[in-house]
Amino acid sequence: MTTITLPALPYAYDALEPHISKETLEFHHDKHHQTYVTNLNNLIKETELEGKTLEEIITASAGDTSKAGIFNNAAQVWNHTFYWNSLTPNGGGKPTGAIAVKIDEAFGSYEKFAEEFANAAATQFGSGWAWLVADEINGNLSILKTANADTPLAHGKIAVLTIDVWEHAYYIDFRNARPKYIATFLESLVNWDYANAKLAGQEAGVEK
Ligand code: MN3
Repeated sequence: MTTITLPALPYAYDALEPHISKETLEFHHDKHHQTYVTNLNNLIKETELEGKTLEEIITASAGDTSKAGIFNNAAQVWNHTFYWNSLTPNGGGKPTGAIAVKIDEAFGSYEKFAEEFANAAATQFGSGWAWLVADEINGNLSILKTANADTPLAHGKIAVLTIDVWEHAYYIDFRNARPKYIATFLESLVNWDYANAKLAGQEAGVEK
């Protein structure tokens, strides 16, 4: 039976230095992300969800309190893979391409988007995520923050970009300074090529 596997990081462990250290990525990917994968495989073993795709497992368990453990681990596997792809060495700054146009349409300017995104990430109380998402129906961009493992898939939204604001994402490199981690993400790490690819995939599915 197929199991859920941990994808490799899309870059070397030291590729995001000096912003995010090799030590952070070793713990975050090899320990935290791996643990969600291991837990999920144990939880779905010999159930009707064994052999399903990660997206199918998330959709099937969202909102079902009897499957909260499955949802939390499945969503965290998905969220982390999305987060690794949202980061790139020498990234960040103003976007180019279609995402730049859509951000101006939705927020007025890149600066306004960056302010709203940073505010959502900073004010997510406790553990969670901040996202740039596209609406499944009309493709409009908006900012979403989710608590703990919660994910845009469970809310009819297409993820375009995310930042992990669980403390394990930044404590080694930034200690308690979450706002500094968020500013560094926006200035130096955002993978706008990935966001553009996600947007293009989403628009392909929207009826004009
Ligand atoms: Mn994390």
